[in-house]
Amino acid sequence: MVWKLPVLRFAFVPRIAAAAIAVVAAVFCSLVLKGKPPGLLSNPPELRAKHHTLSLTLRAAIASDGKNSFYFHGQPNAPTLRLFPGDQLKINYVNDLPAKAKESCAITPCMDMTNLHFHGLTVSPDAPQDDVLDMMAMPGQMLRYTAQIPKDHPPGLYWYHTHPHGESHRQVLDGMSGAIVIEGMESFFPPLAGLPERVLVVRGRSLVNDPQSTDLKNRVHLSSDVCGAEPEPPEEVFTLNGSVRPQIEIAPGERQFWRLVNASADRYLDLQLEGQTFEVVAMDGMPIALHDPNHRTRSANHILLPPAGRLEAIVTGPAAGMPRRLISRCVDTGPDGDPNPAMVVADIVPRRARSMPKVLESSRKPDLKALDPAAEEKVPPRFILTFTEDKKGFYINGEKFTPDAAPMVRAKIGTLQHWRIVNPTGELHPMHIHQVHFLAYAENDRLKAEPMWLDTVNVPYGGSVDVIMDFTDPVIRGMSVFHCHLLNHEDKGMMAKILFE
Ligand SMILES: [Cu+2]
Repeated sequence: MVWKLPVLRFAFVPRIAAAAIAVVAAVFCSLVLKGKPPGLLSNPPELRAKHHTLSLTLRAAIASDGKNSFYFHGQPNAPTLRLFPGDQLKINYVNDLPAKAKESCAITPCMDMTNLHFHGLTVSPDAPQDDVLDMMAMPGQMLRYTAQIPKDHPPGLYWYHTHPHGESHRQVLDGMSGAIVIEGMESFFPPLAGLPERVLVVRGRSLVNDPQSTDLKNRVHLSSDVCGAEPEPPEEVFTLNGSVRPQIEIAPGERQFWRLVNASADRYLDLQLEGQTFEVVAMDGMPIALHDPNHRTRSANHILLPPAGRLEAIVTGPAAGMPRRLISRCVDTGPDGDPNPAMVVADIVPRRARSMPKVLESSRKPDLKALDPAAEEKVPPRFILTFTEDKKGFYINGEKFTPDAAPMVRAKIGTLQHWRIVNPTGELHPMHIHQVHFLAYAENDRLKAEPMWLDTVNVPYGGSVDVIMDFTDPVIRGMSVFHCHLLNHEDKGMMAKILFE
């Protein structure tokens, strides 16, 4: 914009003062008029692979609020990592957390050890790739990761977070997480090309010992409705890309592609955009069109996302003059569950003429294998995984995880396997297996109307889920884990090893 400074015409204004006024005006212009108004949501910073490699240094350190944080380029802001199938991800991960931890962990005290897990990526579970068992950095140490994204990796939204057994809950609740995008979703659903794209990282913010907790609760309209029998008061509010209840700009009738990860440590999202529906393109990174080319999207009024779950969907801007909100509905987590009340996640506001990143069209469509799980669905389960808990801890098939445990189960590479996950406890548990997607096709012994390929599935309390594990990928070889993704439960033992051989 042009600023007229008539004052400069007067000879008695010293040149130095005129220069100062001009500088102040320019700074005012750039900060206030061109800058983003406070409260408006923007995407996290992003990094793209160059020459088929994405290299970065990520630091674990304490942020100014005293919480554990990922630092990139000196800022406590985890970047979105964007790669194509066939690319290489190289991360030097430096543990600059204090040797003497100031926070508490599920298994106290925290030792401030840390590592990385690339949630959902089909990469090797062996070092230096997605290995959470042998790769661990104590304060002052560094880990060097090199993960090779297979050429036939499905496109979609994935995420990275820390995974030290006993300290995962603390670190992920503090916000040690970021998004990963494997490019090419539009090759499975071409109408995506050119749509404005948002990357949305939902985390939990603890209200415990927070002097602002009353303000925060009011701000998100935290519901006092009891939707389960959970006795405790709410302990967390959701944040979106680090902000409590930001504003999301979308013009009336505009279609945007939202890629959202539930990066909270242990809270469920039941997402709803008031008055609108989600046109779901992918769940847990897996394009629906990949396995169901005849029904490339699904329409839903609301979507339950367990911790670690991802939703990729087209949303349409509400009509002008309609105040709309992105909310999370109340989730009944069971009589022994944690409170998961309804709250406002963000407000939807009309978009002004601000540019947004767009879904780019790529020429590469990975040649993905077709799977036929139908025969395996009819055989009895080859493995039954039962979650239990008592006052002393959390268990899978009666066993509490220890780092030196033998594998609980072995999987033959090249097979599809029917597993049943049983939850006789009084609360929900989301089951996640590293590196593998599975088809969740039955719940409580009933076939699902819309089976989904997932890497994290909610298991109802007093119920069960039947899945077909995809162990066909040859890069998934070695020792790995499966666990409850309520990370407090994982820290307290609800994890076990699997050997892919
Ligand atoms: Cu659990």
